[in-house]
Amino acid sequence: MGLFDGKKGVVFGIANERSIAWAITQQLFAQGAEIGFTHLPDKDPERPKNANKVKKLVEPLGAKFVVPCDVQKDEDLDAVFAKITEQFGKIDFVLHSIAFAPPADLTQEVYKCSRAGFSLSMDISVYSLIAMCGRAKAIMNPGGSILTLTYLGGEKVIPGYNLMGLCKSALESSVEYIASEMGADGVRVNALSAGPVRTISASGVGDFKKMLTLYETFSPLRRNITEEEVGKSGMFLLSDMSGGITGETLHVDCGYHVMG
Ligand code: 0WD
Repeated sequence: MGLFDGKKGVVFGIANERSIAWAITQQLFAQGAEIGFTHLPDKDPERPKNANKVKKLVEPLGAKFVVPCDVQKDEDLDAVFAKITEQFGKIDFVLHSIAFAPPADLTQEVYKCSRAGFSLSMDISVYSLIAMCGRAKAIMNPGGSILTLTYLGGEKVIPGYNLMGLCKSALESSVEYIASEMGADGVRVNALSAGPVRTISASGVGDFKKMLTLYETFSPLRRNITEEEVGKSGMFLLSDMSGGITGETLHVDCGYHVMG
């Protein structure tokens, strides 16, 4: 008996085997979930690198579908939700594990970021959650759960996190507002605030290596989190085990957030 037997949902944000979404996906599959996936569209359809990377991971585990989706495009989101509805009818969970900021804007002081870079970052990293929730509302079963990924840099100033810190503040605020709105349907919305994990996105954050050392030295558990720990906590927040939790940002960071 798995926690997700009979449960269906969609995962946005696997780029490769290091992605946090992949760590959570493995736990969901282990608990019996039926899952559809999206990947960042490939620029050259003749060389579908993104599609192949995601398919290679999820198809052996029984993915129900793998489709492209650029979250900046309403038509892509509409097509994905049409696919979800056709495949599953109603769903029980949505995992949003997506963020992006142009390197030129992300690696500068916040006051130097461009208008275009700010809009793009907010669009991909924040509005995408709002857009998904709006589309998911009609097809979520009562008891359903929506989860996004955030970082402590949205609550406190973390050197090097810069523009993405602003995005994560807005994302966490979106989680609270949407949780209050969708709670009437019995749907929960939460954020998992992960400690640093080596992924492609993380490589764009300046001082990332310093972050790992900082957590190892100063977090209460004196180490960095493992991908498996993030995977299990993510699965927990998407499962009925977290039934009373909504509008929450849960820190999965070896306790680092309590340190002054
Ligand atoms: O230390 C870390 N890695 C932490 C990550 C600590 C705490 C939080 N997070 C967050 C990130 O900010 C993000 O919200 O976790 C989430 C997932 O990030 P990740 O697993 O670290 O990164 P990655 O494996 O790169 O997945 C993010 C993916 C993109 O990957 P690439 O590397 O290709 O940019 O987001 C997707 C894409 O697959 N993505 C998009 N998907 C659809 N449309 C778009 C887009 N426009 N842009 C990026």
